[in-house]
Formats: sequence, C-alpha cells, structure tokens
Amino acid sequence: MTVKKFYFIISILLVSVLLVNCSNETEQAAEPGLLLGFSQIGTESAWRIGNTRDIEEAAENKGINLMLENANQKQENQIAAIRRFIAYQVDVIAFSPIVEDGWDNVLEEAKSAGIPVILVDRDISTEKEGLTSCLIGADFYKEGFMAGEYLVRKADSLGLEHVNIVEITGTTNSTPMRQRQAGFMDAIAGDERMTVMESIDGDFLKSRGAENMRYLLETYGEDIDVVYSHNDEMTLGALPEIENAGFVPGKDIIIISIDGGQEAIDVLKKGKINCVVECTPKLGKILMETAVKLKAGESVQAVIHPEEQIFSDEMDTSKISPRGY
Ligand code: GZL
Repeated sequence: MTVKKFYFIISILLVSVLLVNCSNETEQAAEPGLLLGFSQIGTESAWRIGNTRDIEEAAENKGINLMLENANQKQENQIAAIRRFIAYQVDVIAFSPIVEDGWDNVLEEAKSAGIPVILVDRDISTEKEGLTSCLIGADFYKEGFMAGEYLVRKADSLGLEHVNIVEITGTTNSTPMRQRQAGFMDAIAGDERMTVMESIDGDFLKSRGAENMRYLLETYGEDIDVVYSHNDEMTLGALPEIENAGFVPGKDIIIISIDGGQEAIDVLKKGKINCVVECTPKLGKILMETAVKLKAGESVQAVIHPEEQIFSDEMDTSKISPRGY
C-alpha cells in the first residue's frame, strides 16, 4: 500500500466518524417522540400568520412532532381539534382561544385524559381550577396602557385642549380586546381632554377595519381626532377610508395601532401611523421549551409574558429593524 493510499483511507475513516457524531448530536437535540397538538385560531392577520410560522419553525428546530390545526376563526373547530388531540393521546395540548368563555367541558376532558394544556397568546375565563398549566402570551393590558400613555404625550406635545377618540376593537370577549381596551382607558382616565366617542368591534379583520372606519367617518367626520385600533390589520383597512374622506392620517387624525408587523411599521415610517405598540407573535421557542418541561413532569411558570416595546413618531423610525412578520 502506498503512503498516499494509506492517508486517503485514514481521511475517509475520520470523516465518517465525524458524520456519525453529528447525526447523533441532532438526534440528541430532538425531543424523542414528543407529540404536541396545537389549535390555531386562523389566518386573520399578519400577526397570526407570523405566529403560526414561528411555532412550526420552533417545533422543527426542537425535533418536536407538531399536529397543528387551523380553526378558521371558529371556537367549535378549536373544541373539535382539542378532542381529536385527546383521542390521539398527544403528550401536550396547546391552543390560542379565540374567545375567553366556553372551554370548561373540553378542558375537563383533557384533564381527565392526563394531558397538560398550554394557553398560547390568549387566555380563558373559568371558575374551575387546574384546567391549564401555563399561559404564554403578551401583557395586553400593558400594550393598551402604553398606547394611552402615548396619546397623553402626543396631546401635550400638540397642545390639544380636547381629544375625540374612536376605538376599533378586536374580537369581542377575546383577551387582547378586553385588556387592550382596559389598559388604554385606564391610561387616559382622569385626563379631561379625552373623550371616547364610540368603540366598535372590528374582529381583528382588515375588511371590518375599513367598514367600521367608513361608518365612523360618516357619523363623526372631522370631529375625530384619534383612531385607536387594536391591531394593524384593522388599522391598514381604515387608512384608505380616512384618505378617501379627505383627511391625512397621521396629521389630521392621530393613528394608534398594535401588533408591530412590517407593513404597519413601513406605514409608520411614512408618517401615516403615529404609534405602533409591539405585540410579538414569536412565542414558538418558549412554547416548545414549556411543552418539554410538562412532558417531563417538571413545573412551569403560570404566566410567561414576552418583553415588548413601542414604536412611534417620537423616535427615529428609520432605525427600526426588519420585523419578521
Ligand atoms: C394578539 C393576538 C391578536 C393580534 C391580532 O396576541 O391575539 O390576534 O393582535 C390577531 O392581529 O388577530
């Protein structure tokens, strides 16, 4: 055997040993056999689509088997999906409840089946104990409060003596709708300049944002000083209606929105939205880590809130980095 041939064989052996090690490391990173059932609300907004994508990517990165079902905005579809997960005997169930009420029966069934349940994004209201193990989602009250605090600062900077507000809310009885409204109202409470002329449900949908804005403009016209919208989708639906009515959004009417998706941030940079409160959809990594802990019988935090920030015309918006959703 020549020296050259000897070194060639050694190098082949070394490479194959390395490859075997790498594949073992990948398998070690994977969570052997963890099956997570996730019921997602639907595809109503860029936020929701980004949330779904992030959860899918996080499951793949963690080596978790994900059964993701899209409920197309219907609670009955979420309940049916949870029942399928129970029948399938998944290790952990997670879901983003479209509204807060109506979950007791199906969550009792999950509890009886010994399957832990993680709430993602939104919360439920129940009198019963122990139906869920953890809530992973934004502090919506704080988001609303930050929006209200921004408006107080904006009114001060403009020297406004009275501020007429219209509110386009998210889905009635959903956690983000209830808490974004409560936080905003608490932040402006006691400020005698502030008047909320009307609150109207836009269901987090772009089409409903447009429809509601048309109605509000026909009803209140130039009396409107501020639009407080519970998500970017409805805001983006409302803006063309404001322009069609002859007003300049961001100047004639102050526009405050929540989510912080790329499209709204681009409009903020153009000055047509004044403030966007961030609501990150990137909950996938913490969801997977929590599911692994629950399957292993470990305790987890009852509530996990991600850090969130505010973007507004008070800052150099050109420095806002790409949003990823
Ligand atoms: C908030 C989420 C809301 C978003 C909307 O965490 O529940 O639902 O603000 C989405 O864009 O439709």
